[in-house]
Amino acid sequence: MSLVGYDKHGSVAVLTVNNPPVNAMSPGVPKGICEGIARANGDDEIKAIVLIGGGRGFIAGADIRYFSLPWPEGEETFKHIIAAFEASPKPVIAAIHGHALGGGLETAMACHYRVIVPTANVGQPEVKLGFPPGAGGTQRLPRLAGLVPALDMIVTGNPIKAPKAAALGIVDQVIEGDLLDGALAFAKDKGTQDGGHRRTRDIGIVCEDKGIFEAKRKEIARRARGMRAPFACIECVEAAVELDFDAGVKRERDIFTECVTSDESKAMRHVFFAERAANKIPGIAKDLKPRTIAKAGVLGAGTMGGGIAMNFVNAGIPVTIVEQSQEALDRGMGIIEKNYAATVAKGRMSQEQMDGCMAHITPSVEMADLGDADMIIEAVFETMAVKKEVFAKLDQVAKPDAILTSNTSYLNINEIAETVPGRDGHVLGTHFFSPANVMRLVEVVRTDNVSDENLVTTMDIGRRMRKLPIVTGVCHGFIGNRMLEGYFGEASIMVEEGARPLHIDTVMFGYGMAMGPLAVMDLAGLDIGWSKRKDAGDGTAADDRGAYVSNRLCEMGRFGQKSKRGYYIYEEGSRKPAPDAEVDQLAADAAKHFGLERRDFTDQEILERCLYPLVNIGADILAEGHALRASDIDLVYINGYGYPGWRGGPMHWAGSVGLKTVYEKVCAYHESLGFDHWKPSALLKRLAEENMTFEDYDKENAG
Ligand code: 3H9
Repeated sequence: MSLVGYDKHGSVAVLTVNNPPVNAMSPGVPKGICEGIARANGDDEIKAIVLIGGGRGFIAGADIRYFSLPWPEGEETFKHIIAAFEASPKPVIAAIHGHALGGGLETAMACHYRVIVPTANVGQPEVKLGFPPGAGGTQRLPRLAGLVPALDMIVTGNPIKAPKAAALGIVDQVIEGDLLDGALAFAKDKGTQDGGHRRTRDIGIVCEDKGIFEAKRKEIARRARGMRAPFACIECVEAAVELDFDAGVKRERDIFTECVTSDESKAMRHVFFAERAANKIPGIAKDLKPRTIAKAGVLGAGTMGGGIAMNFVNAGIPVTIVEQSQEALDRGMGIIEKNYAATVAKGRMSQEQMDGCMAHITPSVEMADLGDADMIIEAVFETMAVKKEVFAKLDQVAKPDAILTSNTSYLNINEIAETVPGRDGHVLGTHFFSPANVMRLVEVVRTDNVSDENLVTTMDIGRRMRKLPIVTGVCHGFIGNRMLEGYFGEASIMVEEGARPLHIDTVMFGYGMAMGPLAVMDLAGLDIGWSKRKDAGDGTAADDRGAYVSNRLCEMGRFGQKSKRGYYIYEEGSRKPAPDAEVDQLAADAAKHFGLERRDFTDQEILERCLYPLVNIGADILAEGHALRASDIDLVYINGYGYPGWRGGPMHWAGSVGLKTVYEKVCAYHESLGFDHWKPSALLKRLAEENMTFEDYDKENAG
């Protein structure tokens, strides 16, 4: 069956793209469009042509899979479609619903006219895949929308809604009723007009201030640190001003070609498909419907509980939040209010919306008030004893079929589920990241007995909260924190061996991490690990390797940013870490204590020793089945731990280094250092020996 339908509606030919699910420009689609244009132009009865999408939207752009696959020899491409439109004596009208994204918008802009339904989106999201638009988007959008809005759309990649697209001149008419009817009427009208039809390429560009390009580079410098694509987008739009249309298109094409083959783009395309794959849980039927969650409950109104309650309300689910004392409850509600007020102040929410959200949060000091909740998340103090006590109490008050989740970051949720034996099919984990109302990641911890329906419902709730839920198995620290132990551990160990904290953090920041590991430890609070170490021992924290300096810092009351001193010193009102000679002395003491020879570190060794444990532990987690796929691990790190998305996550990145190289280094470090996190993973060994990547492994497992 042709991917592009051809129908005659009186004097108008309608070309319908039928390439579900999103009408990407896969092989066959450009060919079908070109054939349709030729056929319509060869038919004297036809006066105008409408291009429309079947199904959910117009066209979602190029078929992203084909940036890693050979395009079939001789198949038509965007170039051919655009040439066919521009050469067509009969007007071509794009009729847009759903989405016109990337090459979809480029196709529409190469038509003579565009009509749209009010709910549709248009955008050039290519930058999110690591390259600029490559089918003339950077040359046509500024001609239609004006330079500044076009630059903004192309550099951010964010789509805009139809009314804004109409106001900017990207589309010619908003159709309120049936799109096809409206498009046919529009086309009939244009078909009767004499003379040629306007081509976007012939519109002039007005540039009042060439400084906008430099200003844009400065504006994005921080956000786009380490990336090429956003700057490539600016270069392309700049070419639209500097060059004539054809030369601009060629310049765009050259830059696009350079970017599309880059590691950055490969990584970002990996992330795109990883996010789609994360929704799928092998063994669970695709059509298993989530349960209805009409009311929710949150236990604990601390920072996490408050953030989680906000997430429920933001998803349109009223929530009751319960605390032990009125004072703690008031404090928690105050923080929620302050958070919403900050969003209002930034113009991202209206006062009415804020009032509506606050009205949907019911504060209470009575656990019994959770009795009508369909889902309850506990976010109380992180010890097994407290969690078990809380679950036993929930058992008394919760509806029999309520989903009960624990927001633990480490604990064994199977053990928690055992405290409510009749309900264990309803118990699982939801590990949110702080601040819970902001951070996108939520690890959904699948307990042994949780039902598929409750798991699917929890994943669905996560998505409705606009989060990225990732399934993880029950193991200490789940995916993210389990791997983090190797990362933090190795950073602290290197300090004892002579690496300066600032050197380690500078290397990791340079790699693209949001912050270096020691600065993160200072931010999170050194006392957290210290108290865990004290709890694990006889009340004193053991001076294991990697813990010595941190233990001494905590004994001195240096808990990190909150006490203005930790691995670094922080001046009043500043978050900028300044190195401290006292820490160097503690590190020297540690070396003496452990009998280590202090030495200088290369940037490369710092990088390997921080990142290879992530890969090694990640491989174990994968082999044990505690992560469904390597790409899930990548998403956890990108969305919960400040790992740069443009590097694709630690498992993808390891593939770009070569798993053989990574494995050999892991073995060498294990030999010289011996720590558990260096114990070579059997899976890593196998993949290295078979010259595979983790993506190959995911494909192998997906069958
Ligand atoms: C481009 O156009 C370059 C140009 O400048 C020209 C250069 C020469 N290709 O997201 P969903 C799949 S670059 C292939 O869950 P939704 C997706 O993997 C492109 N596949 O649906 C998933 O597959 P599966 C610029 C694609 O309703 C299924 O469709 N365009 C593509 O939540 C459903 O996807 C973009 O970046 C694609 N282009 O959201 C737009 N798009 O079911 C990318 C989707 O096997 N797409 N798939 O997992 C999107 O943003 C969203 O998919 C969209 C629908 C908003 C369209």
